[in-house]
Amino acid sequence: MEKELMSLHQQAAQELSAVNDLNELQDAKVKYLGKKGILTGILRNMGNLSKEERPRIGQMVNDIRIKLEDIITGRTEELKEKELLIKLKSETIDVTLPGRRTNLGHKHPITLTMDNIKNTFMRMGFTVAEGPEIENDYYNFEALNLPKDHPARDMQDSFYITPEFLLRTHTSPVQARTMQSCEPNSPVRVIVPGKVYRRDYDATHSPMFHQVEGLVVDNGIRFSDLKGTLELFIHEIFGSDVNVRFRSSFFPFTEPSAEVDISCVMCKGKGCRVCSGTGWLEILGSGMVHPRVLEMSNYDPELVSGFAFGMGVERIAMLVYGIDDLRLFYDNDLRFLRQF
Ligand code: 2NL
Repeated sequence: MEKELMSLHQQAAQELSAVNDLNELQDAKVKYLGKKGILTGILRNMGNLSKEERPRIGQMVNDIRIKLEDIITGRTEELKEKELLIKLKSETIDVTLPGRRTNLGHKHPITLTMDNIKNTFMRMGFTVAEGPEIENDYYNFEALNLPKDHPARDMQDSFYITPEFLLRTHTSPVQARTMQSCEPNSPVRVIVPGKVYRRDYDATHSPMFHQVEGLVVDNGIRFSDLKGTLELFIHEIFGSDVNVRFRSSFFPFTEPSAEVDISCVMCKGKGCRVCSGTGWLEILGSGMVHPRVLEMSNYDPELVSGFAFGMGVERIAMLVYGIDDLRLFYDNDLRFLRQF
């Protein structure tokens, strides 16, 4: 019996030292010291022993239990420490790692160019107006003195929704709407940015593109006001060293009309592929508002006069950034867009 107890003690001590975590320790504790444990079982069967044996064996079992409990207490401390360390290690944050950047986008080059154009005119006292992209025949053509046989009115040249409604081919209808919403003959100084639509598609034309148009109407507005305003604008956008040239032209809604050229931004006017050897680049159309256009918006051409202009934003952006194919603006290739 004593030998059995000694080897049981040894076996239990060994098992308790071998456990790897608190769960295993608990299992081993129950196995030997639990209510149905081996050692408890021996104590319970003491009745089978002789009177002389009983105190000695009882004493021995108790000694073993105390020693096992000591081991358990020691191991509990040790394993708790170990598990805490594992937990701490798994929760460690390396504060020296670089942060994860949020992938922020930015404005599209066309929006950037449009903002630049808008801000330049706003600093000169212009307000900004917007209007519908689906227009009726009256505002898109009639109010702008575009005769019934004008080629822009052709089904082949514009996107018609019905014979009456179409996608606007310029932003001018918004200026006509602006004048009509004002007290007749009251001053107007407005620019109109927005999308316009024409049936055209190649390296320099897209069926949808952006325009900024401007309109100034007041007492005594002269061609020199047009020249000064547009010269100032061009020098703000392209730099003060570009030369500006006004070339006589024709638009149905202005008379006289002028196309505005700048000295080529690529070759500084020497002549290159971009300016087709001329040294000049056409960048906007302009003119004094046609008396018929003023009349149709209830303004009296005997009392007031005005000038107007229009430019394609894609064309300006291509020249500012040196881009030779307008379709790059619409491909949404991030390698292209990230450069702005
Ligand atoms: C161009 C030329 C131009 C206008 C637009 C305009 C508007 C009103 C009255 C008179 Cl309400 N004119 N707009 C005038 C001259 C030229 O645009 O080449 N655009 C891309």
